[in-house]
Amino acid sequence: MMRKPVVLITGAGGEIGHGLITRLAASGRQRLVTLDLTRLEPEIGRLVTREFTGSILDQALLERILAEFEIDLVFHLAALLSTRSEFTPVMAHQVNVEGTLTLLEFAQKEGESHGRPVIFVYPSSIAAYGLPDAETRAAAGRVHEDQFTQPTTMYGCNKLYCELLGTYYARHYKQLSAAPAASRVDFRAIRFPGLISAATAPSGGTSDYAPEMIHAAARGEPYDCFVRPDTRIPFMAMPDAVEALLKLAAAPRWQLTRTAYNIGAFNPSAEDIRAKVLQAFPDAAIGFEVDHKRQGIVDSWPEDVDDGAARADWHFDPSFDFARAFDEYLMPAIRARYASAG
Ligand code: AKB
Repeated sequence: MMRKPVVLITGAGGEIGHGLITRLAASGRQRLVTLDLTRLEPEIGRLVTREFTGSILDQALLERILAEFEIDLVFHLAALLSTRSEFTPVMAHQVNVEGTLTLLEFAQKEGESHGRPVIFVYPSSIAAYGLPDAETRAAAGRVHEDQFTQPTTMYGCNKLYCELLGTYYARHYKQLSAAPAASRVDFRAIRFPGLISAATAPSGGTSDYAPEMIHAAARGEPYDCFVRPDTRIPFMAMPDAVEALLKLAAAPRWQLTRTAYNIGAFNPSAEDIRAKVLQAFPDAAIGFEVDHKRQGIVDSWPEDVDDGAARADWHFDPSFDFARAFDEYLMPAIRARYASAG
């Protein structure tokens, strides 16, 4: 029986998955198969061709997917984020690294079976960087991809190592073995900044203070930001993150000069975000109560990133700056979301 060509999205129930499935379904050009530990929300589940529930570590489950579908493109989103990974580092390694290795091997076998490379798009992170101290961080400014790649969190180590794993599968797979095999994985990665979605609330990340602050204000709930007011890291509105994934996936291989790309859009301080939220919700009760462990994670990340390579190689060009992200995306959509929730 002919297998159906599809796009595979792992971790589909997460924040990026929610935006990516909605955007891909709207274009209607590709059939979507998803894999996550739990069922998708019904309004997202109805947009996909097939929804598998289970672990990316389940070989038998992956074999079932391989038997029924022909996969040309993988968006491997399944991961434990930075704060949660510090509480459960071994599980983080199992999910973030062993899960990615399992998927890369799956993509290699899929590419061998249908004779074409499988494009494997991987969401890395600014967590792949490790700035040693505040002075170095301030002096570094917009960090380039090849600078300060000494992460100090399990999540950051996972993300950086998986970039290297992907490069191995794309360029060096079994080249030094007794029986060299042709690589069938076309691996591409984006080092995402903090992402802010109007459609979903975050979980387990250390950049979550921005979306948490906004969603709490919209729900009329008090919120204590867990980083200092002067804390500054790069952020991006979720629609721009999704467009970047699609642009990188569609870019001709010959245009790409790197495996992992920085992208950025705006880098407000936590106080800048609070002030913007108060403009929209003047009665919002937003305080600061520093969580020094989480502050330490954010302080190891760059204040900003140099995304010149993404702009040059595959025409990355975000639509939302800080003001527009709030005024034209976040506030209208979040108001609507909580107004309809009643
Ligand atoms: C996190 O906070 O862990 C993620 C990230 C910046 O990769 N949102």
